[in-house]
Amino acid sequence: MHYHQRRIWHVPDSRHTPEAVYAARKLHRRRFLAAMGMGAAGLGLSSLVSGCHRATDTEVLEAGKVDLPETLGERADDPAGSEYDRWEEAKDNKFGARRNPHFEYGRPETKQEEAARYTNFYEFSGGKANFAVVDDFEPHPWKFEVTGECGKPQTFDIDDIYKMMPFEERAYRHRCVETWAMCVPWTGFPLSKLLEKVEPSSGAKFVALQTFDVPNEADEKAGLPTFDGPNMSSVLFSYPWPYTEGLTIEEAMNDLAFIATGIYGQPLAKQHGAPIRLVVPWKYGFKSCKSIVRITLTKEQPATFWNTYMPHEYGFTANVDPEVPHPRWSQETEWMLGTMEKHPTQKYNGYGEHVAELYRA
Ligand SMILES: Nc1nc2c(c(=O)[nH]1)N[C@H]1C(S)=C(S)[C@@H](COP(=O)(O)O)O[C@H]1N2
Ligand SMILES: [Mo]
Repeated sequence: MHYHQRRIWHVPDSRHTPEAVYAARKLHRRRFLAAMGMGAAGLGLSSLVSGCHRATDTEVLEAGKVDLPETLGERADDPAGSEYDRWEEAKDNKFGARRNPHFEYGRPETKQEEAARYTNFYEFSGGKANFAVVDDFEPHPWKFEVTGECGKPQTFDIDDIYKMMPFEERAYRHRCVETWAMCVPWTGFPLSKLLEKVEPSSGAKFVALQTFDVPNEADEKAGLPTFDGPNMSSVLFSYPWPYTEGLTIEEAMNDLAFIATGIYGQPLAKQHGAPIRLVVPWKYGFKSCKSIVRITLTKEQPATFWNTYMPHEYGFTANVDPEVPHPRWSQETEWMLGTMEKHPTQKYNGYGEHVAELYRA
């Protein structure tokens, strides 16, 4: 893979970390390693630092695991209706959700630990081993607001969401812009069902989603030291935080646009964006904003994280398309987490029957 990621040694001296920070290196080692894309050191297993230990599957699953109240599966109602009643019970789904039969991977499911081992969550590190640096991130209790161009702006407590929403499980393909892909079952509900609760007004043309404020807040959540000035990770620090993403209102109301609170029948692992994230499988993965604290209905197209940082590389729409290469690599093929199996990339990630209509001129 011709994938090049900028690292702190590519940053001009003027943006480098002050020496005083390095002096406190022992204290800041986890942040330091996280910034180097070596988040695995955060597990506290010193062998990881030397690079000779590969975390076991159990360590990976344990590291990001979130325990939620026993009442998780006890919803007040089953509003999905009669068709829902005919769907099969999803295997071991803690939310008591059924699997939506209208979605199939068309490929083998990615193993849970392989998906959990290799994640993008830049608030925690620029590497993939985020499972190892999220241990002190507390995604519960959690509130998020849905606001902007709507009749009934509201703040939702995640525990209320667990009780009020019509949970289902969806087997979706996921395609990262970096060419890796996975097939995972999400538990959640269509984004449209959440937006309906706030009664969007006619002025609502876009939907902006936002993650908690970072990077200092991520450091705090991870129990790491924070700095007022540039910190260990000059590159991460120079990103346009907080992480934001956006959809048109038509995209957001499309049935495929999904809000996930679970994965593999479990509450979302921390590194997957606990406790609540977006999943838009026809778009490159970066659109699927994690750990949401705010959803805003807007009149204008909102500024978004990657599009602001590198507009020529990351478009606002970002639909999966094999014929449009990334400026630094081809998008013709993708490889699966865990197996490295290669597949040709599909237009709209294979979801054209659901979304192509949105883009007809
Ligand atoms: N807040 C936030 N959301 C994010 C990201 C991130 O770094 N921060 N990375 C995105 C990218 S690039 C991808 S591919 C998906 C990855 O989801 P996963 O790590 O759960 O597989 O999350 C997206 N959502
Ligand atoms: Mo991605």
